[in-house]
Amino acid sequence: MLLSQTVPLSDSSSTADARRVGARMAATLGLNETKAGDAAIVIVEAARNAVIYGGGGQLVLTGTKSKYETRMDILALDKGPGIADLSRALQDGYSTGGTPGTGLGAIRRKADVFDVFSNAKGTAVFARIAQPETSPEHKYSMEPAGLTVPISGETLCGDNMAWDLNADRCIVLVVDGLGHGPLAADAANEAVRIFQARSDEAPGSIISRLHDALKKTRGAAAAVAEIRPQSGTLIYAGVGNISGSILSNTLSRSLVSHNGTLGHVMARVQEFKVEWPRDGILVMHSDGLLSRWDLAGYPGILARQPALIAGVLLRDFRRDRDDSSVLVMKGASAI
Ligand SMILES: [Mn+2]
Repeated sequence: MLLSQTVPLSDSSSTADARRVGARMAATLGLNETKAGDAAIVIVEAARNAVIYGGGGQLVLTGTKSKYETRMDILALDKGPGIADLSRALQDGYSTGGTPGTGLGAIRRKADVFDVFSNAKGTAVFARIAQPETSPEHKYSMEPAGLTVPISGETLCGDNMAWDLNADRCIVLVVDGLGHGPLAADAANEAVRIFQARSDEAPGSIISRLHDALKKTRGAAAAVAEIRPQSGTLIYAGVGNISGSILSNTLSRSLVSHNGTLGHVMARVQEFKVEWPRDGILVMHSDGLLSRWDLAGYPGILARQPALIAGVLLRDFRRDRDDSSVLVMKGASAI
């Protein structure tokens, strides 16, 4: 399950909002003093940059916890003119905005993972604050990242997602509770709970269990994808309006879900098995993202961090009138 917070960035007062929301999430996640301090610096610098150079935008904070690592993913998204000279902007002390110019350089220094994508459509800055937990030497085979953003006016998001990773298998869930608000969030949270208890099972089996478990809720659309990178296979099962697709440098392929609403009406569960290319990128999202998104106007973005790709998709292809969620995953060796 993700912790997710979005802060609109409009003027200099937004920086204080962002800092406060970030401090609360750091406390909830249990980040230590050093990591929480790093997060605060990154959040303030990223928010300030988006306001000064990007004309405003939004800050999306995503918290995840596993037995290996606690993470706060920080994304600052603006639709400004873009950064003309990125390598220069990354140098400490360089600024075009009449400020000390510590922004991007400071963010990169404090972050455990840093990435930035800037073109004429805007700038997306990604920084991850990562706190190792019990087993810091653990290496994931796949690298998932995701974000959920509620419809404006709601604090709870009716979309959610979860994943379970080990050395040779990765399984992910994206769920969209019917409608929005607290009852949609209840349905989505219940789906996440069942998924987490049953993540060792096959996608079709998990979908069937969700159908039974969600009868007492409002219902949901959901899809589950299981990737075995060594054997190069992906198994997918879904019911309702969750989109899934595989991108690579050579292909783009849609994954199939059946119609229905889990918990209410489901024609049948069917698993689809397809090839998972070594350089594959899995993109899954709710109907809070336009189905006709296209990254052709974003040269080089497929080589970037999954969280950055998810952030740009959300920024540029979001439908305003619904909760939105985007999950992007690639092989850890492809990053
Ligand atoms: Mn929806």
